[in-house]
Amino acid sequence: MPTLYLIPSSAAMAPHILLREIGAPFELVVLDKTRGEHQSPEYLRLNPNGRVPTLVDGDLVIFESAAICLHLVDTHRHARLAPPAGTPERARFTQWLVYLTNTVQADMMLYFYPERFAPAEVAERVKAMAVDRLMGQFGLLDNELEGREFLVGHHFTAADAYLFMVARWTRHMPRKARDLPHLGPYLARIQARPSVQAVYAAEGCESFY
Ligand SMILES: N[C@@H](CCC(=O)N[C@@H](CS)C(=O)NCC(=O)O)C(=O)O
Repeated sequence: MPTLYLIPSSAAMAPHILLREIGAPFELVVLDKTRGEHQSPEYLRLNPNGRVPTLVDGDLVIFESAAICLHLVDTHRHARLAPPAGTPERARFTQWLVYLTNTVQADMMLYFYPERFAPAEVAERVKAMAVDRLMGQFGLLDNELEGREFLVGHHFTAADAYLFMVARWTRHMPRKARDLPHLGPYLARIQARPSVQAVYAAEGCESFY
């Protein structure tokens, strides 16, 4: 049975949503960030980055949220969490998943960990610049969602789980992804999915709205 290591409300949310969508048995290990459990020697043996998520699936130990999502897509094809390989829709799916992890999620780090990038006295400026950059990115995603129920194709995919996860992180920012005209109703629809409600209950998360 796969085991997902997580900190609530973190980058583990997308793979956690996928595990709930798949519906097969899995285990959760919730790490207490305030107690530094993500830096314990036992956890660092699984993920030397000291970050979440990590998935243990048999002999496989894998980190990076998007990589875990793709592993779940590939090992549970019946769940149709991505368009079929080799199709134009699959290429579009990969484009957005990479954009979400490599561009949007990377800039989220500037907002949540400004002290890792710049001296403390300019932290607020770094955060403000991060919000500007992120809102440009969410604007692009908002345009893409015009007239669409899902980010790619006609079914829920891992790209929707990922977009929901990163968009939710804007909920305490001065400008929020949910205030954009197409993203707002889209995020409400994704949040209403039973899989997301089960994730909220298991992680003890506050609602996006
Ligand atoms: N690119 C990584 C980022 C993981 C990451 O930064 N996770 C955060 C939580 S959202 C974390 O573990 N932070 C703990 C820390 O940096 O000390 C992924 O997507 O898995």
